[in-house]
Amino acid sequence: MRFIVMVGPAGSGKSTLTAELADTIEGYGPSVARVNYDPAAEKLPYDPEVDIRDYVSVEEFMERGLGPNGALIAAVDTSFAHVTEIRSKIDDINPDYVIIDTPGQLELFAYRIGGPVVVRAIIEDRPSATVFLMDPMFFEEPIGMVSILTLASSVAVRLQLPQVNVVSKADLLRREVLEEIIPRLGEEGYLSSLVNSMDGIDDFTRNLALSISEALYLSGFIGEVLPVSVHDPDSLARLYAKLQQILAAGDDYVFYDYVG
Ligand SMILES: Nc1nc2c(ncn2[C@@H]2O[C@H](COP(=O)(O)OP(=O)(O)OP(=O)(O)O)[C@@H](O)[C@H]2O)c(=O)[nH]1
Ligand SMILES: [Mg+2]
Repeated sequence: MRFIVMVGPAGSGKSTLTAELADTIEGYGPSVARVNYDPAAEKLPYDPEVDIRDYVSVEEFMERGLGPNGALIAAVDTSFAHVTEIRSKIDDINPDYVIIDTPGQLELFAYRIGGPVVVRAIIEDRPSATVFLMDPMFFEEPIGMVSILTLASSVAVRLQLPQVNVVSKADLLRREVLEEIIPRLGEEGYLSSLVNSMDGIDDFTRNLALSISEALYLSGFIGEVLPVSVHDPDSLARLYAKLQQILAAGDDYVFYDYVG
């Protein structure tokens, strides 16, 4: 059994990609279980085999006086009490792949410990990878790219799993960004050169963005940034291939191409 954890900002396309990637994988033969880990999800584009809403309720926490964000965090934290049940349900299904769809409240996975703790408890030490989704709008300007890749790295240090960084909704990207910018992001000095070419930012911001860009490169974090559109079956197949490569290698997979 192999685990894929979908993480990304609100509306970045996690649930849609969960549905489409599951269908893609099943199209090649392996079985997939879809796990909804978003307690606040109202409508899902797939029928989850396992659903956190069966175990915890955001409304219950709101009735006790929490606001919607606090209630969501409390619901995910509380779900830890049900992790054994959730894990046995997945074990009973025993699929080849498990895709875990998470809430858009990214702080759960980027900053707080609750999200990573429940995910770790579910996957245990089985082969796992994170898919981090980045909206195309972040790739319209260099500061957006630095900002979203920094967030991506924050998720990587929190979850501590190999991570595929995906530009979601790639059908909405401008051709130049898709063909000329994204493929070069992993090259030495490329992101920094984009930051340097920006007009209208102050020296402090430019220096900060340059330092982050260099750190992202030197740590080997940027690597390959994969554009994926649910309207492009080839891009879904490429994502599946990348995940297979990572998940088959297990602990031996060298994801980060450390340069520094
Ligand atoms: N054009 C385009 N739209 C997409 C794609 N993937 C998702 N969307 C749209 O993006 C919107 C948000 O998708 P969701 O899958 O709900 O995103 P999410 O990350 O699960 O959102 P939250 O759970 O609210 O954080 C929906 O309107 C989708 O139809 C894509 O590849 N291309
Ligand atoms: Mg969703």
